[in-house]
Amino acid sequence: DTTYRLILLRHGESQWNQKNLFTGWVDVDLNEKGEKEAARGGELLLAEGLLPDVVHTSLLRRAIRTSQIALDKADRHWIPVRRSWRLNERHYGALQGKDKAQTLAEFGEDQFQLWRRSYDTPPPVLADDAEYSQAGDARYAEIPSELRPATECLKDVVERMLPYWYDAIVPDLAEGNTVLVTAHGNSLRALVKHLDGISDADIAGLNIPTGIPLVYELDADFKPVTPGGRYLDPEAAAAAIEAVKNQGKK
Ligand code: DG2
Repeated sequence: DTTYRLILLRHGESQWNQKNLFTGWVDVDLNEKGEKEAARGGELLLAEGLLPDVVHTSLLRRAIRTSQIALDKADRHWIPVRRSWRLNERHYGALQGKDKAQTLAEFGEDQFQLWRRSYDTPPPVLADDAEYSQAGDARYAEIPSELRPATECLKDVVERMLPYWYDAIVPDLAEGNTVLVTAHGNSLRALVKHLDGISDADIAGLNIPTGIPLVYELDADFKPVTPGGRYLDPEAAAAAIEAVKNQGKK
């Protein structure tokens, strides 16, 4: 039986999604298509009567703006907001700012897949003085230096995301709120892996489309009533999932 309701939303298409660049913690904005996707995401929520009572986002502009655009469309622009670096996209290390197609061509399919979708192989670290490093960024000053990433694999993301799930999101759900989490391809893959109990191997095949709300009804143990949840626009989601999978192969 459904006890709690959780809505996951990957941000709309970003400028670097469009350019096919590894983004990670680089704070790029939505493009026009992404803004439209966010608006449609909000319209889908409104049409289904899925009205969030509270929203959690990463500290990155593409997720923050997506939540604002979507909530505005759903007339829920006024709800409480919480943000955490723990919902940030996976730090993509030295790949941040690199072209996905070029990286695939340069390093080959196996290495590319290992970096992009293996559970426990992180890309090389990004130097603090590199162009796309977030080393001096004030918004991350609160993170103890031993926790501040310079690269991450999905396993690292699961480990830094789960404390936020238990300490911030679960308590909001437990109060009976419909909770919206607006985040990223890989930080949401980490959360879905946890919710659905997906194995380290199988999570490689799971991709999350931009801008389409994914609704989880949860039971009293915060486990999905229906594994995998439900996309509000399943056809669009299926097509977009294929596109994410094939990024790099232009
Ligand atoms: C993408 C995901 O993150 O890339 O960092 O490039 O969700 O913030 O656009 P997002 C990035 P892939 O792991 O799918 O290549």
